[in-house]
Amino acid sequence: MTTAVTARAHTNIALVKYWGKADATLMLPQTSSLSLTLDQFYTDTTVAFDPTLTADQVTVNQVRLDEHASRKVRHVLDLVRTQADRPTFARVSSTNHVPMAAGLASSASAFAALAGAASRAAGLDLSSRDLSRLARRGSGSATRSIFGGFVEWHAGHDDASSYAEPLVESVTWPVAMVALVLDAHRKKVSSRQGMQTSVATSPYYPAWKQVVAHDLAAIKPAILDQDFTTVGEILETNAMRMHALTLSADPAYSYFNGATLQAMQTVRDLRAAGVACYYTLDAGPNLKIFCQVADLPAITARFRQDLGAEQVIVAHPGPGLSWR
Ligand code: 2P0
Repeated sequence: MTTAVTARAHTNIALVKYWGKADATLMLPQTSSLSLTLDQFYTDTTVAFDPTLTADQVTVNQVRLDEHASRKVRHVLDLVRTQADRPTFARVSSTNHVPMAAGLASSASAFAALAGAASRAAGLDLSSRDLSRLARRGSGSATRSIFGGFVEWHAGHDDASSYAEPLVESVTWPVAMVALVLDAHRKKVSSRQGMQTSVATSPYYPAWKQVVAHDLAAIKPAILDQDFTTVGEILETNAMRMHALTLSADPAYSYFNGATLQAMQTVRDLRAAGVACYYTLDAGPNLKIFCQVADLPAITARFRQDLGAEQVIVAHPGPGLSWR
């Protein structure tokens, strides 16, 4: 069978972060996490299993990946082949509409789209939960990108129990996330390597697990109540406490640069001037600012003046996985 299947998945930004694995083979996290899927950043992936191929062929943004660069993709394809009992190699072509490796989580949308396209191309008809489990094997944050809106990834304790589930899939709450592109270069410490160092060496790791448990319990009712201030305060402190795991690791590392610190100060200045907004950031220097739609003009005007119009991208809550 050589039917090509194309799937689209959107990135997500974690409001309560995942930072550490409990099992690197099964990709089980140390803690649960919660994210918002974004409409502006997404990946389209086409997969076709082709009996004439003698190896998997993986192309990302029109560039053919070598064996090393394609290993995570081939790992997910192997899992699909095992589930479908189909030994055929595949052609994979992926286009990222995301600034890659700058902490805008291109791996989340990429592996969610791959799970959707590869499973259907192999003739599997997986539930959303099983797609989420499959995406997890490619990249942890991809577990959540199967769903739209506010999504929780339950850490679980084995392959079957570690999956994501939507908290609010169709978001009517008028909130937005303003992404500031402060540096679009590839990060120096990968998430995978960074979180491994933090789990192994940060003396604050046990405290982080308590922080996550507390923040998850508090943020879920606040999201359901559309309590903007509570959600904003939790996501900002949670992000800073995650980044404390980088600074407290041995060797220490950091994803912040000078522009990151300046932009954080600008968010605090905006708040002091009465514009409600809160920042978060992932494994890169780029801030994402959580705000209410009504405040977008004030926030974007301020950052476009500081950074230039193209460095300020407005995203809204986005949809889950779809097939084209
Ligand atoms: C998250 N991040 O919850 C956290 C917050 C970045 C900071 O998940 O090793 O690409 O593939 O599971 O998912 C980024 O790490 O790492 C990430 P792997 P992933 O979104």
